[in-house]
Amino acid sequence: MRLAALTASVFALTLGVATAVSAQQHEMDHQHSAHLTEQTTLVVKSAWSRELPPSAAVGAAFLSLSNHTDQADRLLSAESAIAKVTELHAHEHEGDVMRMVKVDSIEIPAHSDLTLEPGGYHIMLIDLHKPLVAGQTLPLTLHFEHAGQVDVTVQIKSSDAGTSAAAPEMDHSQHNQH
Ligand SMILES: [Cu+2]
Repeated sequence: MRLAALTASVFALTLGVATAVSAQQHEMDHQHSAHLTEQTTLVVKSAWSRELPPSAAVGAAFLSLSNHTDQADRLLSAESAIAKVTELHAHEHEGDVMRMVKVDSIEIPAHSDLTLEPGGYHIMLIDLHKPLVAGQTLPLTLHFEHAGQVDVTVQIKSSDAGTSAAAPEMDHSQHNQH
């Protein structure tokens, strides 16, 4: 019984501290409310793919994920009008060889960033209906466990534009259209 009473008083003490902290936090939140609103979601950025010869049947899409929420989220699946089948893939070492493996989901831990990039996680576009042409875009729909459906526009970069996913907007291949 004494232990139960002690536990109860420790709990009460903890609650008291938590209330004080949350009151203080609330004041801070109020000052930065606009900023916090956009920081409490899962953000998808810099979605890109690489141009391929018209004969290519399979392409890949890469992007950056930022989970600003307090819980881990998982990318469960993706689909695109440009491909018959869309799969989530990872690369794994098999001896000295890297090979692609299909994965059921890709986890983004709470308050973490995850980049899908060449040699790592990627979204495989299988049985392409149209060629991937530099300067064009392709539609991609992502399904997350918590964030739900997120539609993104994937920029197709020229194959000699490097592999940096940081600034697809800087791709100058679009000047070719003039
Ligand atoms: Cu793959």
